[in-house]
Amino acid sequence: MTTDSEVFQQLLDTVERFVRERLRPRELEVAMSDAVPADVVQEMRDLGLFGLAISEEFGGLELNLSEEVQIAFRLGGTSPAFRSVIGTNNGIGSQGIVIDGTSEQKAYYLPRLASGELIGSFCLTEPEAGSDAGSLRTSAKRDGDYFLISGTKRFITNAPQAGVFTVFARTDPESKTASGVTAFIVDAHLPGITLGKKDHKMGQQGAHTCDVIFDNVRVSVTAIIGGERNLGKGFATAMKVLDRGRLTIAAVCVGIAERLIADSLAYAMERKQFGQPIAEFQLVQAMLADMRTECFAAQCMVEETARRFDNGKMIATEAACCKMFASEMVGRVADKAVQIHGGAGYVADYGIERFYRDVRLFRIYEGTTQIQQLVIARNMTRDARRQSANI
Ligand code: COS
Repeated sequence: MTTDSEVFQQLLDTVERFVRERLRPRELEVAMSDAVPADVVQEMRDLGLFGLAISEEFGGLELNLSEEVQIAFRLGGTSPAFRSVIGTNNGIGSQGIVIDGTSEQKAYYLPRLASGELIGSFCLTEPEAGSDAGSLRTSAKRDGDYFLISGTKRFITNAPQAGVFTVFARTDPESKTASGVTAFIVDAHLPGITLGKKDHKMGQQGAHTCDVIFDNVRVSVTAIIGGERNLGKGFATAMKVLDRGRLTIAAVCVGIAERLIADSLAYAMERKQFGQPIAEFQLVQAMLADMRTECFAAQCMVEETARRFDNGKMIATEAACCKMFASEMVGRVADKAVQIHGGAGYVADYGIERFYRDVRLFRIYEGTTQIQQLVIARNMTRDARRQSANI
């Protein structure tokens, strides 16, 4: 897929049409019913949307990151609950296996994740371990060729639908930090796994999260992502998965900002006050111009970071910059969209207030803005120390 630009352009056109004709008309229905309809999920499967980032060998579309962010820009043109359906299979729910899995793990799980037959979820966060993910308490105690996993994971996206979990658990009971954490692939139907009730969220109705509780869940050593040589190395897997995930979230933020800008511009050109469209007023123009500028900046950041990744560069710092800037940007854009729409922005009919609530999550999940700041600054000081050591 990576070289055939004509085929890729067709895919982009198809996704754009799908968003415009099939998803946007059903935004309200999804918000009201708190569910993405089964026929829409099936259409997503038919379009191959569950396997964007999985190689063709395993039935995916094998997009590179530059291509994947273009898809995310377009999927951002509608309620984020739709993208969330495919979000974990393309991101945190599959990438642990894609990046660090053994060939057996890839062959077993990836085809079903790519087809959407199986939903993957990422179990890192716990009641007492959110931003400080390295302090997680879920334990995996060795029992011969098996491990017994016990602990509670919180706010797990797509857990109610999941068939497989990537679970981070402490295999070294002596360690209290990121070292001694191992990543496991765990079948969601194993005895000892229960789900909490669905979280009642501020926004993104139709996208579901809940607790996942593990009570002495028995898994083989072959469930360690990457095999036994990766015992105790699961935290690095989590961080690599999140680097990629953070860039994709940033791309979705750009897509949603584009949608809000388009809606705000259309409204401002049609809505008349003082005898003329409000788009003619300079104070409204200033808001529109700020929205366009910030969104363009985020788009450029995302595209450049994806390009660097595709050229084999480490992108931990840039992905954190993108996640922080784009998620804060879309928050400001959504706020201005409400302002431009005035009363119509505050009532539910226009959907603007829904986006305003939906986008609030982007500054929190897959690492808060404050965690992105910490990652960026830590990497800056680390690089500076390395540079001065070389001189
Ligand atoms: N790629 C590869 N490896 C990485 C990495 C990356 N981007 N970032 C860190 N690592 C490795 C480190 O090299 C280190 O390995 P060694 O011990 O072998 O050197 C290990 O992971 C631990 O890293 P670090 O010391 O930086 O861990 P900390 O506990 O200090 O935590 C933060 C770092 C705060 C950045 C991390 O806990 C984090 O990202 N928290 C937010 C979690 C999050 O996003 N949660 C959202 C839930 S998922 S939807």
